[in-house]
Formats: sequence, structure tokens, C-alpha cells
Amino acid sequence: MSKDQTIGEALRARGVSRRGFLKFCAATASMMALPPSMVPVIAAALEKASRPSVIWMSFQECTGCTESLTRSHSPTVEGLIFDTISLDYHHTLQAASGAAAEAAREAAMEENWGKYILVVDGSIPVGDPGYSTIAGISNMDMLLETAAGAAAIVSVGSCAAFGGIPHADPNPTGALSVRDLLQQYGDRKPDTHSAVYTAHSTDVDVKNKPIINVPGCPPIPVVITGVLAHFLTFGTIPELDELGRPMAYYGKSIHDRCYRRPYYDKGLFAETFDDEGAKKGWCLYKLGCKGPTTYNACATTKWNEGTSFPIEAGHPCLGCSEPDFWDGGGFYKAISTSTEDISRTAVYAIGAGAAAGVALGALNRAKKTRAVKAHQKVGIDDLEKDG
Ligand code: FSX
Repeated sequence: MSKDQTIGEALRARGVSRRGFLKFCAATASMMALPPSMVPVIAAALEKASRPSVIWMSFQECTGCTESLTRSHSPTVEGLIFDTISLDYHHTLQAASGAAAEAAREAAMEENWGKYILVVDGSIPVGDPGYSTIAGISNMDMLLETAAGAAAIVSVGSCAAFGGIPHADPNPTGALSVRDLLQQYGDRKPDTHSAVYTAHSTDVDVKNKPIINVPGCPPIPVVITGVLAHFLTFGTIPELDELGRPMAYYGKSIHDRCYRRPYYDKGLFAETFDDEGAKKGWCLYKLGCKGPTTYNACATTKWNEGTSFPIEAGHPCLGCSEPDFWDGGGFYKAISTSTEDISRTAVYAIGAGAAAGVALGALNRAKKTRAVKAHQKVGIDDLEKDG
């Protein structure tokens, strides 16, 4: 596929009909949690959008994020999206290796300086940059020099977004998230061998690069592709919450959208994994479910092409899309063991005690006031449309 083709042209060249294209746009709208009325807008935008270059780098992680993405079976919307971007460098998926792989990264940077999307999974060690290197380049230097030419950065997975498991206590490598690394080390000139970086780096402020956090350990595949689809379509980053997560997917708690919520509201809880409550599908709150304090789309988008999600399989939510979830005090420990809190929540929910108004879910939501960033233009006009 030619890099100069628009997405509309590329899809037609692949034999996708007008009807198929509109179905693709409808699915894209759905991915971005937009109403059906936006389908013609998306169709018009994608018809003209050029294929953005994407450089994907993996640092301290378990490859679960890429595994998650590749678990979506072809032909899928995700597959089409990935056919319609130019994935120029990906540590796990690329065919090239060694010097050829690094040459591909340099070429993508050179051709698309200031316009490419940088996707990062994994955290970055700063305890000793030598803890993790690729092609002899420390993760820190590779991130600093590649971020310099990016239009925007997508931090995929809780490791890149918040530090994740490598950052868990006692954090032996001094792992940082992408945002923290750029904030704390953005003024540092990387030890680089990149001629492209050297040629362009003088006027770059990496501290203020737009960053979208797509946490989850791993994140939901359709959420990753939905964020990329938003770039493709509008050339903007989506609305974000105060933790840099797209509101469309992270705007509500698991608890708010959980099909077991009615049991919580009635005060019906499983007390063990094999009691009558568990068999009847009652709420898993007392077994440690972090749904009330976790913001993600698992309860509606689900996993494995909408098949299920952990709570549906009988396991409490671990809260993996929240910062420091690993150090949160125990996966099987209830958020609050106070039976008073739980019963007040139930009473409140059924309306008899509205004056009390102390529902745990409400408290948690209040703590997480949605400070929303408006759609933010990121200076990728050339990327978004070529006509
Ligand atoms: Fe982290 Fe992702 Fe968890 Fe693993 O790339 S978010 S450990 S699923 O792989 O970074």
C-alpha cells in the first residue's frame, strides 16, 4: 500500500466497497463512543485522511499490551485500522531486526518529523539507564530522541501510563511512566547516535508533547485502536480526564456499568468464591472487587470480541487501569471492610436513606472529579488530511 494514498483510496484498493467503507465508519464511530449521526462526518474525514506514520516502542513490560492487540482476529475493524496506518517500527511485530530495524525508525522519523504518532508501552528505568537497552540505546535516550519528533504520544498500558508493575514497590529499576520521564528528564540531551534527532532537536520541547494515557494491564484492544481512530479522523486528541485517559472509555467506573450492580445496591454480596452468593452471581465487592474505584470500559466493551470480562467470569476487578494498582493493599481485600459503609450504600441506593447520601461509589466518584481537557489540537494538520 502506498504511503501517499488516502485511507479512502487504500480501502478501495483493498476491494472494500462503499457499503463496507460506511460499515467501517460506523464501527469506528462506535469505537470512539460517538453517535451514529457522526458516521457521515467520519466517512468524509477518512476519505481524505492520509495514513499517519506510527512508531511503536516497548520498554519495561511483559508484551501483554501487544498480545492484547493481536488477540483481535482478522478481519476486524482493528485490522483495518492497522492497515490504514503506517506502522513503521514496532519492536515485537516488525520483521526487520538489528541495524535494519533501527534504520526503519530513523527513516520514519526523517520522513515524518513533527507528524508521526509515537506509541509507547512499558515503563522507563532511570535507576540505571543501562538496565534496559535496545540496539545499545538506553530506553530513556530512545524515548527522548523519538518523542522529540512526535506530534503526540500514546502511552499504552499501565506501565507506560503510570509506571505499572515495574514501578511497584520497591521499584528496583527506578521505573517511570512516559509522562513522568518527559517531565523530569525532558531538558536532558539524550546520548544519541541519531542523525535525524541531531538535525532537528534544537527547537523541541518534549515536556509539553500531548500525551494520551491508555492504561490497563493490558488495555482493551478496541480502546487502543479507538484512540488511533480518533487521530485519523479528527487530527485531535480526544477528551481526557485528569489522569490523561480518554473520557469516552474511562469516563465511568466499572461499578457504574457492572451488570452485578443491582446486587450491590440491594446489599447482596458473595462472601467466598464458592458460596451461594457467588453461585447466584452476587456482587464481588467483599471479595476485593475494585470496580467502584476503577475507571475503564471492561464492563461494556468486554474482552475477546465482546465475550466476557473478569467480573463476568466470577473474579473481582483488580483495578489495573488505575495508578499504583499493584500496591493498592491486596487484590482480594475489600475497599472498605466497614459493614456500615456497605449497608449505608445499599440503603442509599434503594432510596430509603437518600439523606444519608454516603454511597461508596458516590464518594469515589467525587474524589475523581472529571477535569476534562477540551479537544486539543496537536499540530498534525498534514497528518490528518491531505485535501
Ligand atoms: Fe505493562 Fe504492557 Fe501490563 Fe504487560 O506492554 S500494562 S505489564 S500487560 O505488557 O506494559
